[in-house]
Amino acid sequence: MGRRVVLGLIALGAAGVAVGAEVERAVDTVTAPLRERDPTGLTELIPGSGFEIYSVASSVPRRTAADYQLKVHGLVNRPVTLTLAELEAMPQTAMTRDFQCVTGWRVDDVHWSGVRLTDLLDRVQTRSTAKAVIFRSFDGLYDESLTIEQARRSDVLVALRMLDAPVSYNHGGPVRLYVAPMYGYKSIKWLGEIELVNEVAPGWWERRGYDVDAWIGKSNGRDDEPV
Ligand SMILES: Nc1nc2c(c(=O)[nH]1)N[C@H]1C(S)=C(S)[C@@H](COP(=O)(O)O)O[C@H]1N2
Ligand SMILES: [Mo]
Repeated sequence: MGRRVVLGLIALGAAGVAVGAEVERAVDTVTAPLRERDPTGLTELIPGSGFEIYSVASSVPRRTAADYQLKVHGLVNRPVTLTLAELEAMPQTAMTRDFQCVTGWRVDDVHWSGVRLTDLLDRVQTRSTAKAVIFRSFDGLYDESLTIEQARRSDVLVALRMLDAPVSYNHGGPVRLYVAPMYGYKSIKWLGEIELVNEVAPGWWERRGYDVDAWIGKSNGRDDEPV
């Protein structure tokens, strides 16, 4: 049995399917561009979820309801830093939509809910000069962006729940993005910061070759219908 599988089993034993932040990771450096990464080794050990667990960072801090914060700033009139409770107090939108990774795997009919990104953008009052939105993960590495038009779609969520539970640590909890009409790499996990800027900037995978415009519907014709 490989070392990372052993570590994974220890984590499973200690905390169910949660990956302990205290567990030493087998992959410590980002050396494999154009290969999506599972440094936890846990994907193969979680039966039946259908999801692969990816992280380009070898370890990610745990944030709880007590210490989670989402900073929303940049070209806005009312920058804000929100707690999890403040996000939970905003109107919640639920949707059942598939999750499609660009590498080929797909999970059908996933239940999602959270705050529509467009509602959050209304709350901070984006300025007319704001043409794009940059998202940063508190893993310290991953980032993504959308144009303001994409970000204003009704099927883009700041997700607090997925799979009928609070977003788990492995899936990017307590808060991740869910961009229903685009490939999974847009759905940044461990969301820590949203910045309104004047142009789109290529994200982590996009600097390594992925399309900045990640529409799934262009290739399968059925995933670009807003809910
Ligand atoms: N912070 C962060 N977010 C991320 C990634 C990542 O490595 N780090 N991988 C992306 C990719 S390529 C996919 S397919 C999905 C996988 O989501 P999951 O790990 O919940 O299955 O997360 C996306 N968001
Ligand atoms: Mo992906």
